[in-house]
Amino acid sequence: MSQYGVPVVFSPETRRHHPKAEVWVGVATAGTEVAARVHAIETALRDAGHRLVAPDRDADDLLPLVHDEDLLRFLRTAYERWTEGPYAELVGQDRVVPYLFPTPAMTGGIPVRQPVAVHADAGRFAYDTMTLVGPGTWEAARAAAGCAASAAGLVSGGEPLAYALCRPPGHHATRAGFGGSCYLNNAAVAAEALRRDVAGRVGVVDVDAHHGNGTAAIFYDRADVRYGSVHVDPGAGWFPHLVGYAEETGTGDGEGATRNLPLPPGTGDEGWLDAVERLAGWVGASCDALVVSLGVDAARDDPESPLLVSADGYREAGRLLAATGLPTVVVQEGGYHLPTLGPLVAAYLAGARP
Ligand code: SP5
Ligand code: ZN
Repeated sequence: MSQYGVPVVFSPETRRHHPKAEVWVGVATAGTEVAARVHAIETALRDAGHRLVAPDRDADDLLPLVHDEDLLRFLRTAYERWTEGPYAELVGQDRVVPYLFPTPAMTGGIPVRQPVAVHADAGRFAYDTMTLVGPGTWEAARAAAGCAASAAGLVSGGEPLAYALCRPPGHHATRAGFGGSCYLNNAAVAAEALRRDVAGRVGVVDVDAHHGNGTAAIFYDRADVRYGSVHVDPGAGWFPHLVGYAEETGTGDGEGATRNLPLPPGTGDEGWLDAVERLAGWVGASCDALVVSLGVDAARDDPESPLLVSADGYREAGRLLAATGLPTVVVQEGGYHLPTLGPLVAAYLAGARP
């Protein structure tokens, strides 16, 4: 069995982030992106005979290619700034939560200052109220990015396929902002690493149930990284609501290098695999290396999406993307049903392994 094993890059540091709550429509609901996800995946992949390896590098050199320095500084320092404030005693809040958002609706075109209060500063970077920053958030997010960079290193060193057990996930993190349970964009880190170390064009195929608006935006004007995504139609009322539509095809040099395939709620294996096959054909014909944003929240049992994909569907998606023949880094994104999370990831890798 182990001769088939895929290298699984894993760091215990990724467990240090505890979302505690997601503030959704003003209510603190139970956090879904929990540390137990890591254990569920790790256990299933170990049982399936894959090889767990520690990251052999960090992503500190790659993160400035993906994110603005202001966002990186905010994420690195926000929790400490929060603990220096009165929030715990005043209202019992021990996580960084945005309070107002400096959109044009507020500023009306007047040049704005940088707020001193961290609860006001948070809205410059957090674009939703669900993605809180706590004591180990930066350390976990930084470790996840290191897992992505290390998996890319394995692939540029000759492994045909490597999997990064990234957590927290990354595909909703934009160049300048965070949200959707994501802080640092691990898939974009892997894509930049492959761009640097494997010459040519990189494809990112995102099979998470949600559109990866962060990855899409980071590469929207670039021809050297293609982004293709299959996801539940944001026009049917699903996160990220504002983007992820089929009409978005890239801009400038990146015109034609973005491809969105939104699906109606209730879509199962057939419609989903048809879209995966189209994306695989697209990147297979035009790219030299591949990053897969593997969210398993498109699965039937997942509480966060209305798609109805089976474990066999994920296995077939692995086979379809492996058939591109491209050296591939698989990066973990979403997936929230703890009992099936591990087996779904294992099913994907069973289909994808060389
Ligand atoms: C990486 C990823 O899959 N992020 C998903 C972000 C979408 N979250 C939207 C949440 C909408 C409200 N959910 C209520 C759950 C109550 N805890
Ligand atoms: Zn998702």
